[in-house]
Amino acid sequence: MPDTGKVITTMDQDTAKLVLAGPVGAGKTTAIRSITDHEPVSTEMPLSEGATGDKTTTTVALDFSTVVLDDGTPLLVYGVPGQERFSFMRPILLREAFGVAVIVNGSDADVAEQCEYWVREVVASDDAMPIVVGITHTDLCPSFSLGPIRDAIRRCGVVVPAFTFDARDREQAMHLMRALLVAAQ
Ligand SMILES: Nc1nc2c(ncn2[C@@H]2O[C@H](COP(=O)(O)OP(=O)(O)OP(=O)(O)O)[C@@H](O)[C@H]2O)c(=O)[nH]1
Ligand SMILES: [Mg+2]
Repeated sequence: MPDTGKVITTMDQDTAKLVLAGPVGAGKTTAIRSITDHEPVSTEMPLSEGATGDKTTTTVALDFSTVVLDDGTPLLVYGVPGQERFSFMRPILLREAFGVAVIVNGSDADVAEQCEYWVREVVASDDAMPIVVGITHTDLCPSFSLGPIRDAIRRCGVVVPAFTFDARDREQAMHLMRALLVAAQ
């Protein structure tokens, strides 16, 4: 459902382009589906190694959708494939982004390393790029702590806000987008 019922019909040069990046299964496609005004453009293919839980597909090129915030701000939102073999899509999708949300899976044992890797990827594309980190799946990991994530971000030499959210929840995913817009201002 849309924030305001409005759908973007024109896209001018000034429309903010936000990008969701991060590893396989973090929840990029899910978050875009949660916030979207209409059916997103999606390039999902079956996971070659089989389903993991309710995740049966993976993004092979991009996700794309539009969102209009309550205050009328139109957004273009893109998702990057997490798989390394599609890494050639990253510079294409990161080009001229207004900001990047790095999404990681808080129930992965190596979530801090994943976070560091993806923040470094984004910083390497543009060292002034506004970034927020969103950590999903913490409902599956009661012992999750933000400390190692904050340390990982610090190792990248940037100041980036990090918070937990559930990509399946529209309000929480919208909160992530709003936080990214604030970081980008
Ligand atoms: N339990 C739980 N599941 C979540 C949460 N956020 C997302 N998911 C689930 O995790 C999976 C995420 O899958 P995708 O959205 O396809 O992941 P992706 O980041 O787009 O992955 P790739 O396109 O393969 O790079 C889905 O099955 C979601 O339902 C969360 O906070 N908690
Ligand atoms: Mg995806």
